[in-house]
Amino acid sequence: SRPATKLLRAIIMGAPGSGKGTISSRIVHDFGVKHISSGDLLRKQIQDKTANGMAAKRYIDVGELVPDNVMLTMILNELNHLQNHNWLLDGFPRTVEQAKALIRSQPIDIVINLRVPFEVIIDRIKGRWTHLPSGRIYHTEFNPPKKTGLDDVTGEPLVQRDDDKEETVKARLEHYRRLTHPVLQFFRNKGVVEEFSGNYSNELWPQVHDALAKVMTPLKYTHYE
Ligand code: G5P
Ligand code: MG
Repeated sequence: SRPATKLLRAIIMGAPGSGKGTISSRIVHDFGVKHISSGDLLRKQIQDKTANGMAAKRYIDVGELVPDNVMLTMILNELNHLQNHNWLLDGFPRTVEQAKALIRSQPIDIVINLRVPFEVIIDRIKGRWTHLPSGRIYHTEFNPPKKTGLDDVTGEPLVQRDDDKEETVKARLEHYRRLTHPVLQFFRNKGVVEEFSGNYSNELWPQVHDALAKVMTPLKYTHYE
């Protein structure tokens, strides 16, 4: 396993709805890394009605990408505060420009790529409910809240994301194909991409866990069948 002084710099990638948030929360639980989700950060800013949030909302609501300069400022600033932590990026980088800027300041150890079929993704997004302040994610069937419509931890109301409307999801998938897919090739050329394919997060998770356990020590060792 890695020397104690070497910090983990990981990225989780995959199409909208592929389970990045779901798998990330399990990684956080088992490995204690800091999770930075660009989408969660943006949605928090929108809720707080910050200038950045209001500017970003116009893009998010139509399924377009927020401009690179806005994202870079936001994420690199966030990473500055986490220099002594292991971290996992979710939703960033999403363009080759973002990836190039990121690796200028941070070497990346592993890119976890989740490959889930398109039809499966569409069904998932339809059933998703989110607790905006925390980013906790539920699904009407896969991961229902204890009480319908309410967050398990705070009891606050869950919402459906504004960008989960069918038309917007189509636009998001198209932007993923055109702009984000090339980011994978960029990292493949650096030899850091690990691929995970399947229809279910419960099927992908043990594989992701084992791959990570090769590069860092879990908080508590769990063997997944
Ligand atoms: P986000 O927030 O990064 P996306 O589109 O990349 O959004 P999303 O939709 O958050 O990704 P996810 O995190 O990959 O998907 O998936 P998830 O939430 O874990 O799972 C989806 C649903 O399926 C959940 O309800 C979950 O419970 C359920 N589920 C999981 N596993 C299973 C399973 O095995 N079975 C079943 N039945 N269900 C399951 O970005 C949003 C927007 O922000 C902007 C863009 O506008 C973007 O569109 N943005 C950026 N713009 C530019 N640059 C960046 N870097 C940007 N980052 C964000
Ligand atoms: Mg997500």
